[in-house]
Amino acid sequence: MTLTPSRDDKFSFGLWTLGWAAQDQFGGPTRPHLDTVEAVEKLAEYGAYGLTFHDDDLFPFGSADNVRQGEIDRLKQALSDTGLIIPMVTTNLFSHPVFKDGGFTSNDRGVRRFALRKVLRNIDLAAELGAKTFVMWGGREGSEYDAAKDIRGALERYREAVNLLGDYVTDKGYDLKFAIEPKPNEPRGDILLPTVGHALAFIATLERPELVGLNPETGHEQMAGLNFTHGIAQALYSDKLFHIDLNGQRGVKFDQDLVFGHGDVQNAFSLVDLLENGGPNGGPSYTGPRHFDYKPSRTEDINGVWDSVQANMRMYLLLKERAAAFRADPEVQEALLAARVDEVNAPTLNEGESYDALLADRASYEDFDADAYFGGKGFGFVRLQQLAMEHLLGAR
Ligand code: GLT
Ligand code: MN
Ligand code: MN
Repeated sequence: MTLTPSRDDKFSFGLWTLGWAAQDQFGGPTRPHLDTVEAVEKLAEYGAYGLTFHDDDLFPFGSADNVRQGEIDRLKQALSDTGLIIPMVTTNLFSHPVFKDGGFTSNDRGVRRFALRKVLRNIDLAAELGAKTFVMWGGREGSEYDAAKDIRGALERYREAVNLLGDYVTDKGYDLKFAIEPKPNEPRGDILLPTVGHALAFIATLERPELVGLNPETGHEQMAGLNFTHGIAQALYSDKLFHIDLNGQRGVKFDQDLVFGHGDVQNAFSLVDLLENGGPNGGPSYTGPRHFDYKPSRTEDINGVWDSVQANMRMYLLLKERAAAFRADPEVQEALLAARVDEVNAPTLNEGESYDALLADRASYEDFDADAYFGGKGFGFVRLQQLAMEHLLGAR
């Protein structure tokens, strides 16, 4: 297996990731502005296949039409020169002060209407550039104070907005689907649709649920203390993994946006194993972009930025190689069998069995000796996990 990224790996990066000038809450930028064309050229050179962006990453908020068009034209030229594509586009509804109480769910109706117009305009651009996914991260949709936000009203406004956008892409005939990105907090004290589970429940209430899926981010679930691999598995189970944001996070704290695998590496390993080997017959369970949404640390200069770009892709490929070795190891296959990992896929009832038949089955209850059932035997999960870790560490 090669560790050199190629277009077939479908690696993509946000313009706001490598382009981050590294300003944070406590200090100004440590790096100069990165030009879009340079970003495209370097990404292509390093083997990525896609660039993603917010409207405001490409042209400043409030740009005159000719400035906006000039930046779009420069991007198009760079794409045609390099072969890079735009798999996903998203809208910035969080930076400008007007969005201080959110976009779709601001208490202020005028802001909500402005937010919808900003998104509609950006959807046209996404369709023009051939993007297939439109991400919606509602970082400002939320509150700090319970008294200040009617959550049911805000969810209803969120729903109204997404329903309208679904009507728009349908009427326009755009081949574009939406992916909601959950996050528990930051920048708001509490953000609406904080986890994969909340977002799945919300999607089920929409008028066109088939148009809307998820863009879960590694660190965002982990900020809530949740297992990202579990969240992705449930998104896949619900047919809602439309896109994915890969990065690194170490525990329940502020959003670190580290390089993929530089946080919880064992969870990154199980994630890549799921994405690459968790599909039918052991193939990929997800075929969309492997999108990195990270921030090159503030300590880094431009060389460090390119090191971190390459590090994300290399970590993914290393984990993919390690996961393949794990799956191919006969001892692992034997340990999986011993741990009966596959048995959970067998239906609990026999085919056609009703609750009457279950109630009549004495072996399942009356004669079931719970105390003696396992005869003191364990499942062997620790041995299996140790084998996984040895493969992860390259010890096998
Ligand atoms: C922002 C956020 C990311 C989202 C981006 C999409 S913007 O940087 O932290 O997680 O994916 O809006
Ligand atoms: Mn993040
Ligand atoms: Mn993200």
